[in-house]
Amino acid sequence: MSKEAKFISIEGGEGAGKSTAIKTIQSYLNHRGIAHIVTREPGGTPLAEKIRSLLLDKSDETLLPETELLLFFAGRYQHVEHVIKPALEKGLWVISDRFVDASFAYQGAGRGIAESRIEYLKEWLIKDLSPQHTLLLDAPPALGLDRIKARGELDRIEGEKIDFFNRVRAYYLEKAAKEKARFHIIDTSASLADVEENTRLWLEDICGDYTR
Ligand code: Z5A
Repeated sequence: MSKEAKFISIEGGEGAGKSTAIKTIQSYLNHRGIAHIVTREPGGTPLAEKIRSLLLDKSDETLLPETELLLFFAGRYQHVEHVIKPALEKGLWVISDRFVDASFAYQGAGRGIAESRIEYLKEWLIKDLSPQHTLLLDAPPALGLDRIKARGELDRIEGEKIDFFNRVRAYYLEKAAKEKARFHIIDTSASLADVEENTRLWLEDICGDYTR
């Protein structure tokens, strides 16, 4: 990884405002002239985008939790090797809408898969690649779900029960409390203007007097 590069992940529950925050981040980085790419999981490469459809589209065949976990990691491995690592090598900043934390939150805390199994996949495939900064957008799941319901039909995972999303949220908050140096939490139950302002303040902090 080039010393100029930074790897940043954006996490949070459904409708917590990741896409909205990413627009603020992009416009801030463009304004500062910081070369970057924005990518996402599941997805980020043509093949991983096909895996995304398998994961999110509703189907008559039940997708088992273990299959789900393996599909997330299959897409992630493509994404890491073909997109994230090459971009970091070139000195670009990489902004990823979700990364490994999401597997611990959704497949671990949400579905109940043992953390040790997810840890095994992470150590095998992702090794020590980790975001330097993670922005956690936090809002009560009921609020996030209301926001995305207003947008249209829910996908396979969005259709889960509220308890599932409460476990996901609790995991993220616990993880952020344990890794304070990496995580920054923004309360996205606040107004759009406040969230935007807080996102800018966080960016100023992590970008500092960065120049290329
Ligand atoms: N998943 C997993 O299980 N395991 C994994 O390892 C990974 C992912 C990587 C797809 O992810 C699913 O995959 C996701 C986790 C799982 N589960 N589900 N369901 P995704 O990230 O693509 O999808 P998402 O979490 O459902 O994101 P989203 O629906 O795109 O929401 P968002 O990007 O966080 O929110 P938004 O689009 O910015 O905002 C939603 C709406 O609310 C929109 O109309 C905004 O204008 C509005 N909004 C946002 N902020 C505000 C505020 N502050 N006030 C008022 N209105 C607001």
